[in-house]
Amino acid sequence: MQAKLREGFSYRFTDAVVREPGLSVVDGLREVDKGQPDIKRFMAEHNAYVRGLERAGLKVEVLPPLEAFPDSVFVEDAALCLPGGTVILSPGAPSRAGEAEAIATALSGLGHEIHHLSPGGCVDGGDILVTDSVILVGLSARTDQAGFAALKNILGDRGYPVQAVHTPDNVLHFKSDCSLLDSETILATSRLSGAECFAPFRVLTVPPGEEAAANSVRVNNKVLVPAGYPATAELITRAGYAVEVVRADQAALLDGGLSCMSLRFGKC
Ligand code: CIR
Repeated sequence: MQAKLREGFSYRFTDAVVREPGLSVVDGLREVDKGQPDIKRFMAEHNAYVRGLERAGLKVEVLPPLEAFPDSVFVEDAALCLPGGTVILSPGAPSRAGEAEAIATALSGLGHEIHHLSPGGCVDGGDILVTDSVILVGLSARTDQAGFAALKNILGDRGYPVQAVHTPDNVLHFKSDCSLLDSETILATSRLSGAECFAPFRVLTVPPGEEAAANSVRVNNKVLVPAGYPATAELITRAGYAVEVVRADQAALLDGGLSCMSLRFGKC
């Protein structure tokens, strides 16, 4: 893997990979029971999400459902796609470990150069915030020190600065609470906005009560923002970005957000 860190590589993409939710998605993991997902609505929201990615300029490859892995619609947790190569991650939830092999097969079939972590630790993609200047990795219930070390081993030698950061208690993933808006700007909840790792960045703080909107996703000239968080959509719009609102209520019942349902990357 050879890093090519051109400006904007962390939010300018040509392609995305998603996985269609299986019927088993209703059995997906969740920290708190907020109600059972509705499979028809899940499928409809997933379709609308794919259309949103396409409107942002991406060619989207839709992988077939994996019924054996209820959470496999959240493809972001099993791989990290970067210019020059893709790292297959090691999802921290035991029921999700097998997703790594499945995504490796799919991405290899799409021509990605595949790199594997040395075994022993775990890392979820939801804990990895890629910016143009540094890759922040949140240590969490799903990402441990050994996983971070294995990832740093692959990326550090190839020109990607990598930094371990703290994920707040009771937050599933680091990116549940933040997202990248551009090379200099991060969107974050108030519990994260003062984090030392954000010191070099301008931070837009999500209004109180709209914390779930911190998991938005910048794709080319658009920022996809989850439906139901108007104050955050307005904040981002006023800051000069083009917002597209996308409904992801069913994924949210399983602690999923907009970033975790796709792998986004640029084909040179
Ligand atoms: C899980 O607990 O693993 C899934 N139900 C949700 C994963 C969401 N992924 C993400 O935020 N990156």
